[in-house]
Amino acid sequence: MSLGIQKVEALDTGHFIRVEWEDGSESCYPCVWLRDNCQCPLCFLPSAGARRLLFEDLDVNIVLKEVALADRKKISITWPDEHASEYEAEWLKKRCFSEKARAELQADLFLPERHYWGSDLQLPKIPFEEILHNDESAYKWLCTLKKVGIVLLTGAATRQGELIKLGQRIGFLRLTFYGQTWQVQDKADANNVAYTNGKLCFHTDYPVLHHPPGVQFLHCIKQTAAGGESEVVDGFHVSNKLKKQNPEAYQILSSTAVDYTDVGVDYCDFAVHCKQRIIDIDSRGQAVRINYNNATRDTVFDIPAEKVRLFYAALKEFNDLLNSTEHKFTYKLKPGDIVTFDNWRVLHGRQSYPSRSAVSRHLEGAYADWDVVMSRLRLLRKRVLNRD
Ligand code: OGA
Ligand code: NM2
Ligand code: ZN
Ligand code: ZN
Repeated sequence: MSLGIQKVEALDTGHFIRVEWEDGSESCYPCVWLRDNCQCPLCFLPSAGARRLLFEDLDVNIVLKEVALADRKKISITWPDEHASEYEAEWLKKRCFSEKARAELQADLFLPERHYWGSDLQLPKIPFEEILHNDESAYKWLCTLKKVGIVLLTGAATRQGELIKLGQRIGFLRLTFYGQTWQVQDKADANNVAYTNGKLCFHTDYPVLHHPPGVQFLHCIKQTAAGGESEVVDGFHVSNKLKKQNPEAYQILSSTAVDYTDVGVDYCDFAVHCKQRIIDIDSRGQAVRINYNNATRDTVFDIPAEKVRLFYAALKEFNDLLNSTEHKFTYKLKPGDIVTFDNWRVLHGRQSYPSRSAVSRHLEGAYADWDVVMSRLRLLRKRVLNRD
């Protein structure tokens, strides 16, 4: 059962209300916010879960006329124009403005918890069939993907099309200029360095897009006997290390806009240009996205010449940390494996492998957006934990 309300009163000449809960705790709500969020059918469209009230019609200086406790589960407010609003106790409690309540609700919505790792990574593994058919397994997959940044799905068929199923499981895949899914193979006249037999140093995919794909899937269909090993590193963990070790380098990489370019033909023809900071940080200075692919970093570099050397030195330091044995984790994909990882956080690479006339190594790849993945995660959580 949810907590009831003991008492409600107007404060600050009607600009706030104060709610006293049955357990003695209290919450304050600004009246402008209450009026804005009136849940009556004129102000709110329940079938869309969205506000009907136009901002033009909101008086931002509004004060209440009357507030009353309808019963312990509901309060009612009358506004100066006689409009009447009701608010349920549970609805109010969830939206409490205290710092603690806000932090808890935000954590519940966005799951910001991170488990950092290095070479000690215990690569999480779940059978592919389980996540397709069992909601609890699918929920566990997505929670781990969010928290750790990487999960290996095992036992998929060794043919193309398994990632389409994965896309259907979450909702839909992210289409890019390389197609809905794309084939990583050694190709003649490759339109991307990934489509050669060469080594790929640590990178995130597609920093040339202003909104790079949040999640990446790589399905191993065929694996070469020699070479082709995979490497991953926790970009957020390494960013924290760089910040401690060399704050100036961190400052440079988190503030310099780097040009990226990708021009060619695949799904259709393309000429993509973009500027990205290699370490993207939020307002608190925490790394939220790594945008680094050395192959597509442009020859064009839009900074003053005298700042170029310092930039390269900073990037070298970051790149060295990524490659340190303490931080990187090496493994080799087997046919039927699908590695799923956070492309905003985890950098990946591969060892080179011998060039052959016949295809000796074949991965099918695809992307998804974090919005789609988080949406599925929340829906699975609701079903699995029987919430809301
Ligand atoms: C890629 C990539 C990894 C691999 O295609 O972008 O990183 O193991 N491939 O081939
Ligand atoms: N591929 C694998 O940033 C990149 O170009 C990454 C993308 C070709 C779809 C490679
Ligand atoms: Zn209303
Ligand atoms: Zn890649």
